[in-house]
Amino acid sequence: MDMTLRWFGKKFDSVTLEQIRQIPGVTGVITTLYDTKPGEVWETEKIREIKKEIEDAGLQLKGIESVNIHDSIKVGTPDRDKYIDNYIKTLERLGQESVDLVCYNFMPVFDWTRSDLAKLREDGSTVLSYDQELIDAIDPEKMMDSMDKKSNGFVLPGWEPERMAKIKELFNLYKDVDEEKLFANLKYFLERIMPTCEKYGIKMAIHPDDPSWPVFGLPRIMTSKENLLKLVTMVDSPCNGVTLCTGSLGSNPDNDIPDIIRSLKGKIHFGHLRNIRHLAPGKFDEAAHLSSDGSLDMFEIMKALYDIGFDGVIRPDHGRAIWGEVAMPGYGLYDRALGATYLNGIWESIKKMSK
Ligand code: DNO
Repeated sequence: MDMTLRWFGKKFDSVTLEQIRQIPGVTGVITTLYDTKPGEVWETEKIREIKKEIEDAGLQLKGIESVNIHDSIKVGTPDRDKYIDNYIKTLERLGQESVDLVCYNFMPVFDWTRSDLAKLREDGSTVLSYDQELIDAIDPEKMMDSMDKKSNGFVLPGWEPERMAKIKELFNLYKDVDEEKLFANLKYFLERIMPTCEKYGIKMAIHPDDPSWPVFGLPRIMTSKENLLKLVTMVDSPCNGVTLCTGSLGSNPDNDIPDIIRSLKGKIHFGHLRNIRHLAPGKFDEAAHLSSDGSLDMFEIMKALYDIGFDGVIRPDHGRAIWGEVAMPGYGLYDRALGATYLNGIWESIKKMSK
């Protein structure tokens, strides 16, 4: 198991590579080219540059999160092949630079969604939280304003202003897309890119939808064990797999995460590990990684990963904002470093107890 941290690049992150390097057990980072837009072909020069920057700091580039998918591909408009060709070109260039892990999502219009980016907890820290009632009261076209309010001035991944400026257009584009169509478009995309992924050994890891139910009437498909299994079987390739995001899947208490992990043996290419607190149906707060701080049993989750022989890349996911740190919501240094250390501790114990 390879412990990493997500890093948003020098221009956008308050956390430095030097700080990340000092977290025990963290050997690499997950990042992306934040200056590119979905649909563009990435330049080899830029891939080399970021890789070198990371290596010069004593770390490794362990994967890309994300190479985002152009809406034409998700919607299945006639120009989708042009954008898939561009995606393939980007994958080739990443493969040529030995990048072998790509995280992506297939969520329409919005990536992850929250009703509050800084909810105050009893311990004085703040966390991201979700309340369906509050979301229902928001006009989706004004969602950006509400996400912006507590973002500490950071551009949130998936909430890029230039994308949100076209929100009306986006909703219109997806008006005839239902779950079935979205699945069919995902299959079409995967079938076209898999030969390239297999040639370069690039593992594609789809991110579950967050939260794991439809938001603003938009279809969401990566939400359950059944649908994740459908994804891995509908395109049969060792490169077609998932990002096991415990917080996203865990937003629905019906999702039994250790069971999902066991059913996806060999198909989990990447792990996002975090805990959440279920408050009521459709209502949850994010939490510290520690099992007793939330509703998920992080030991059982790590144990299931260990039992299926998982040896891929993981990262602690969103943390609380603690100790006065001002950072991108969910992505400060302190609580994620605590999370990485805690998860590494669980892993070490399981390993030793299993001998
Ligand atoms: C949020 C992240 C997501 C994730 C994408 C993957 O914090 O988990 O934005 O990176 O959905 O494409």
